[in-house]
Amino acid sequence: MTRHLVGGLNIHAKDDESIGKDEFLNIPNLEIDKFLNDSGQVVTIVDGKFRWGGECRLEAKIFAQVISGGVISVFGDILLFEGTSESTSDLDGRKSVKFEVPRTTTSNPSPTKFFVQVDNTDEGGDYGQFNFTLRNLITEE
Ligand SMILES: [Ca+2]
Ligand SMILES: [Ca+2]
Ligand SMILES: [Ca+2]
Repeated sequence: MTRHLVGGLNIHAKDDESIGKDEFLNIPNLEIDKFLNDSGQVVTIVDGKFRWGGECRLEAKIFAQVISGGVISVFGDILLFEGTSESTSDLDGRKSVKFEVPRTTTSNPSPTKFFVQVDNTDEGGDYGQFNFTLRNLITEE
């Protein structure tokens, strides 16, 4: 049976500035809409680089896979770079993502929400916040 993973991702991030105003990145709704078979196929649901503030970049690689009982496992990594430009290779923070999206049914209609924050653990107060809202639907034959 094929599952349909559908919903969105909201990204909010801060570039902390010691002089002047902090700079923010806001991506209100990055659409996620993927079909997954139940043979364990791994599908990429987010693969993006998000640059802002002149010296910050978030890189997100997130995958999904159907596990037993039609549950969808979502997993991946988010990296935070901060340096002399938005293309810097100075990796200052990293966070793993792992959560499950149970089947969305009439008795369980609410979407699964998951929040993760990656902080600049090397210097400053930069961060990236990711808010997932996902439904795990059955596909009509
Ligand atoms: Ca800064
Ligand atoms: Ca800046
Ligand atoms: Ca840095």
